Amino acid sequence: MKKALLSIFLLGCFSLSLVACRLAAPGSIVFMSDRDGNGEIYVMPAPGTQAQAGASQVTRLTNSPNWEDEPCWSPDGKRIVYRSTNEIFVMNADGSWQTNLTNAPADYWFPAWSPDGKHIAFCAKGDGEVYEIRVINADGSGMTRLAGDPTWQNHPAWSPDGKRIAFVSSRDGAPEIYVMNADGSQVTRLTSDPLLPNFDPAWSPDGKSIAFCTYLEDGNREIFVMNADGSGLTNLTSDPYWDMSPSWSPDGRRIAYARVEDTDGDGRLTNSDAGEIFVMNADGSGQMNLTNNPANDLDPCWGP
Ligand SMILES: [Ca+2]
Ligand SMILES: [Ca+2]
Ligand SMILES: [Ca+2]
Ligand SMILES: [Ca+2]
Repeated sequence: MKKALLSIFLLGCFSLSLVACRLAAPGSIVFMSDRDGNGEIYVMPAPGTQAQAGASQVTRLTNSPNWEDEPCWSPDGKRIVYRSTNEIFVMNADGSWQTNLTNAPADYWFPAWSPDGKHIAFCAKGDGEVYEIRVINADGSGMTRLAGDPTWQNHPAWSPDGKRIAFVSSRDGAPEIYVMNADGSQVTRLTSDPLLPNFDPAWSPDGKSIAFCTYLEDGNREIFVMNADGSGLTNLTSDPYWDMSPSWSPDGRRIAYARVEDTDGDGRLTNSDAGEIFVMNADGSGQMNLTNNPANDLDPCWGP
């Protein structure tokens, strides 16, 4: 009996210390930038954390002649999956041990780590120009095809419970947000305005909402949020800039995203304009520029 009580006591202490670690964890935003002349992965402390006292502490994690972008944290914050040219790579959070997971004659995009840390979903374009959602084990083994369709599928995003994957598909015409079970079954369409293509789905940590990017008819791009069943659409940005790639803070209170302004001054927004990493409250208020430099900063992912 004494032994059992002691174990319960020790277990309690262990849980408490885990909670303490969790509270003290600063949270980091990993992103891509070409500030050093080539696409690389960088990390910075999230705003409003203890670590931010050191201000813009940006650390470069990769240094390769290939183009690195689309980074995504492992759920334990120990590793980062990313794209290097057209392959999926993984590395430790300090940039060490960079490893090619795919090594295959296909093009890969948008890797996303499953909440249990075991799998990575991504988009693949294999033979015959078919874009599909695939899943591999975190060690690169066991590639499985999930959403195969002759049309374009992209940008998988795991629900926080790991049971579903939101993704983008043009199977009904324009790119819309869909959701499927994690085994690829039961595909359901969530958005439905054929004039407005939607991209970049991101689940809130409580699984109740999905933020995403909408391309408006005038070329503007906005971050919208909706309930996970597709209802309750709200525009969070409503500004003349490109607002893209939302990523929720682990506490669900804020959203990091990329904003592109007319930095080359030609009066329009194109891919030659440079982006910044912004953060806002989950209701769209308090928008703040975190990078503020002439280089292109894109693809934020907010980690633990
Ligand atoms: Ca590079
Ligand atoms: Ca906008
Ligand atoms: Ca421009
Ligand atoms: Ca910039």
